[in-house]
Amino acid sequence: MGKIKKLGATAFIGVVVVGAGTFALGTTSLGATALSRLDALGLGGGPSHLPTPAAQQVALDLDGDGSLDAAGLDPAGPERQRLRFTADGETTEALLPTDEDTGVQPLKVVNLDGDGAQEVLVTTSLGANTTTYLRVDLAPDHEVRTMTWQDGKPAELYEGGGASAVSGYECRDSGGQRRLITVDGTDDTGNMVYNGERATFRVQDGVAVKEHAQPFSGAPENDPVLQAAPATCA
Ligand SMILES: [Ca+2]
Ligand SMILES: [Ca+2]
Repeated sequence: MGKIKKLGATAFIGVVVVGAGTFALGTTSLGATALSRLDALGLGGGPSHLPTPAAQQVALDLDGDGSLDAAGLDPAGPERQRLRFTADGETTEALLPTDEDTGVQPLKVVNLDGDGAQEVLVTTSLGANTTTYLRVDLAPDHEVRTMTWQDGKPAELYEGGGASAVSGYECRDSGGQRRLITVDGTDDTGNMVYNGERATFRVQDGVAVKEHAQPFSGAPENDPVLQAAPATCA
């Protein structure tokens, strides 16, 4: 059953693009915030309503004001996970895809656009060889925003690869500006040489805009064109 569902599911099940960069399932949880305030005051009813820690939680500066905010990630039913951002006393949340084998993985704090605000990478798929992430930040309107490509599709980042593929990403700073670099190569010959593309993006307003693409072919595993250091995006 699970396997069948997995085969039928795309990476973006349940996430519907209704406008540029807007996901139908992203919700502002003012109501939920108000409820938890009632709970905190002991007015929420029921047995003790102590806040439940998120399954995965990190402290980071979501709005770039120099003080730490919080991001939490919890399971939210089959193939969904709920990401919650709390900054300036306001909590917003969004549902993101996952699969049942992946579950809720640790959040990675990154800064892909090099501005003062940090964001997170959420693991949406944990394959045998390749991990898939979505980059999510707190937009100026306090909505939870998933980075897209220029065509509006969610921008998946990959890390890993087996014998037949190499994938990765890294960040490069130059002239005071940060660029996101992705590497995707596949080996169609079985000879451990890869064909693909190394691409450079500028991330602005939650959109990864491609600035440069460097195709490669016949690159051996240790070729610099295939190297990527994800830690540079912290
Ligand atoms: Ca902050
Ligand atoms: Ca940032």
